[in-house]
Amino acid sequence: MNKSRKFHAGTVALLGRPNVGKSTLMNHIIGAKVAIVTPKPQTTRHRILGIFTDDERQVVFVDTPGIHKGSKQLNRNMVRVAYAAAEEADVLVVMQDVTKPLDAGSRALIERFADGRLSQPRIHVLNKVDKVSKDKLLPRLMQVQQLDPGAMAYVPVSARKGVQVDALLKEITSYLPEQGPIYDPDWFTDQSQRQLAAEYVREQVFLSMHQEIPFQTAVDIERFEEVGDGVDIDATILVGSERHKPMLIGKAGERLKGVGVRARQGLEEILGMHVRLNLWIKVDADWFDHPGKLSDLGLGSDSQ
Ligand SMILES: Nc1nc2c(ncn2[C@@H]2O[C@H](COP(=O)(O)OP(=O)(O)OP(=O)(O)O)[C@@H](O)[C@H]2O)c(=O)[nH]1
Ligand SMILES: [Mg+2]
Repeated sequence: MNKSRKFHAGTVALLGRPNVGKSTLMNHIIGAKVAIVTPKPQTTRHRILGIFTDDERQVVFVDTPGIHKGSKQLNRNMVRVAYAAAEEADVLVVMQDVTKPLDAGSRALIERFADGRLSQPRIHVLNKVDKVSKDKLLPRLMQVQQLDPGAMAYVPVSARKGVQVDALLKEITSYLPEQGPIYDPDWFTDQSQRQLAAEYVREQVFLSMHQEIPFQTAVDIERFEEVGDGVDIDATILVGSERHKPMLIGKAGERLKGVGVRARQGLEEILGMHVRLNLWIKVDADWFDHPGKLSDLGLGSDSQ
């Protein structure tokens, strides 16, 4: 720890509509795939900590599920988890995707954070600037300033390319309380290896399936056992309908095999050990609307 400068530490909730790039930003800052990322909305389903520590600060990012409307219990729980994270954080980062118009839902979300119910400093992040020209960005910045004039800053970034991310980190740090680290400086996430395994498998399912299928898919780790120089993992993929099962398996089992190979490669990288991954599929028509099953999967409304 640098003795000449004061240390700052605190929590930062990453908030926004689905698919704006919250998890991408957190992963970029942490330098590891702590939270899975896909082009599909509603990828993140629970609260995930990404801990960044250097000589001057510890920034504890709280990645949250995208705030959206949805009728199932899973959707309601996801939104509740996001708002609960906002209430507890020291700083709120409210993200949006500048490649998409600021629609009614996005405006309502900004207004909700601007309405004074939550008093923590807010920073608006306008993400994906690598995809828009400057002349499009300026009017957008002004629009957001008008919707929330009380925010501390409005920062255009590209989470994917790392543009302006250091400036954002500096801005965030300036609002963190002066205190020592909250977590062990060697930690970079609160997720267990078992949770990472479930998420890495789910990421590959999301990337290889289309339409409504991913949203009705969950992954349950039945066995996670360290053996010799590696780990044996048995994972069950829950699908919402009998008809999804052959689609996930694919012709001659090719799709499921691909899911397994890519998830295993990603896991070997982040866990730093040899992984043997066995995948099973189970049909469960209502896991996403069943409070008990959601809790068992770590997706209850009060899941941490
Ligand atoms: N071009 C571009 N794409 C980005 C950027 N940041 C994120 N993306 C892409 O946007 C998509 C969504 O990214 P995520 O990080 O999963 O978004 P999220 O906000 O966590 O989404 P949910 O978990 O569903 O709420 C992915 O395809 C990312 O690669 C960026 O700066 N530029
Ligand atoms: Mg996410």
